[in-house]
Amino acid sequence: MGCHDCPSNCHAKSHQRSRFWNFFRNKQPQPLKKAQTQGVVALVGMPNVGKSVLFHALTGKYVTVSNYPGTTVEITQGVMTLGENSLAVIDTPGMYSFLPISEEEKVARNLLLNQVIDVVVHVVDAKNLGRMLPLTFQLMEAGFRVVLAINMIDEAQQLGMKVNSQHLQMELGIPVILMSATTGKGIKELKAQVGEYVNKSASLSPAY
Ligand SMILES: Nc1nc2c(ncn2[C@@H]2O[C@H](COP(=O)(O)OP(=O)(O)OP(=O)(O)O)[C@@H](O)[C@H]2O)c(=O)[nH]1
Ligand SMILES: [Mg+2]
Repeated sequence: MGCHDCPSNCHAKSHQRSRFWNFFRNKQPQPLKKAQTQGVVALVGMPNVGKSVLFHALTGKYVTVSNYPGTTVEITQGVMTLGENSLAVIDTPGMYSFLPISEEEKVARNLLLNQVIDVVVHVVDAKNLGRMLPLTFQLMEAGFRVVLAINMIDEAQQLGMKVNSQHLQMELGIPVILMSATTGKGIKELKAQVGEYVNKSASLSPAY
């Protein structure tokens, strides 16, 4: 049984980060910006997997762009509506792992570890799953509620590749969505999954 099926309300527990991850956590959670939202969703993944296209599909046109404090790396934020609720969405710079090499990766990691994040959507390229799933494990190990968004499924299908999302979902114990940010396939399902995760968390109180 996957965590998301678990009847016991253990989200609070799973959200606590291990001592290993706390080692990297050098600041108290600091919101980038104040907004009246009921939760924060971070889009995370390697470069060029479609995070920004997905971000715009989720949030529409009203977005804010600001430099991450102390850096020249730009962070884009927007708001996604989910029924009566609205959630802040953060488009993070591409990262390969939690051991950063570039400034962008460092910002993405710091953002994840130092902000209050309710749900992480790990965006991966359906054509390169093997290369990308290790970061899924790292995100889960770090204690985030993760939804795996397998993007570019249109291209994978054109290449004759098949992804068994149900099997992956069972093995990983997290929601897995097959999607294409450019065609819109799977966006509705992704929003529903994010909403379910946010609703399962303690209560929808303002995150900021
Ligand atoms: N065919 C196809 N192309 C996609 C899809 N999603 C994104 N793309 C394309 O992939 C390229 C990269 O998309 P971005 O959204 O910029 O990727 P990103 O993850 O934000 O990249 P970084 O900001 O560099 O980390 C663009 O040319 C998109 O049009 C998809 O589902 N299908
Ligand atoms: Mg981008």
